[in-house]
Amino acid sequence: MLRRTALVSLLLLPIHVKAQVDTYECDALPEPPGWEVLSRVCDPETWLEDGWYHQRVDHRSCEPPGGGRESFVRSLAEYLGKTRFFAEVRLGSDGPRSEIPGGGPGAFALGSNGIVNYTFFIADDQAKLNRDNRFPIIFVDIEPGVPHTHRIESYDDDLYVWYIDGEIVDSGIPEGPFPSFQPSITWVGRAWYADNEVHWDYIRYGVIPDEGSSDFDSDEDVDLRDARYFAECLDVGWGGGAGGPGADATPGCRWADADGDTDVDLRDFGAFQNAFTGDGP
Ligand SMILES: [Ca+2]
Ligand SMILES: [Ca+2]
Ligand SMILES: [Ca+2]
Repeated sequence: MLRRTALVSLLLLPIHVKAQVDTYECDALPEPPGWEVLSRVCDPETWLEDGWYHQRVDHRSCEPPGGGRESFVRSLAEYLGKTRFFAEVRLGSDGPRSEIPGGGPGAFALGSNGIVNYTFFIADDQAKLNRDNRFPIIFVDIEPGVPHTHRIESYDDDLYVWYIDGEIVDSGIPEGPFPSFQPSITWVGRAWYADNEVHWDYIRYGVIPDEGSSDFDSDEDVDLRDARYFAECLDVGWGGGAGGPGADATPGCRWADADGDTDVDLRDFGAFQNAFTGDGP
């Protein structure tokens, strides 16, 4: 009888679901959290400051074309087969748009050994998306002097969408699903002819959470990790979007909009509190 009770108790324990989102918040050096150094060329100067990772890439020790460069890569293999995938990257750069043909100044890529790739190049006042040289390359003017939030969403082989600061700047039918064929995510600061500086606030990627779920990382709990991202979505001054009553939560915060009226406000916080489970056992 005792044994049966123990078995029933075991079966009733919640099953811990692994987080479906990875984040690098740029408040520590990128290497320990799992990023691999892909290149470090011509002595880039790097530092952490107030939650940002800075890369100063220049020509102190290299003659142009080609100067300082530092890049990191991480596998996305654990997300193979996911049919709703996002990557959201917030960065700024003082590099001119004339650096873009040289692969910089800031760039990040969802890459693979297959045909589906998304490579973004970010200058001070322009952003570029190259999916495939057979397709039109997309250029978007961006406000200079301030960082911007870039978000790419992939829905199986149905749809991809590129957002800048929550607004759609490109979308269409992809050549296939992503992640696929040995997928990875890469990011780089690079000088071609112009010395420049790139700064990164965060790099986040994973499964797009259910709208209104209060569960940022889709691990089927609502805990302090979700609360950290909920606080951003509620914050009227947050750079990645604007929170508060009546403000569009933008795609990165749809999960926090529990009542589905497009904003993230104190009503949604009430729902978040009610759903709060903590980390579980
Ligand atoms: Ca940060
Ligand atoms: Ca969660
Ligand atoms: Ca709401």
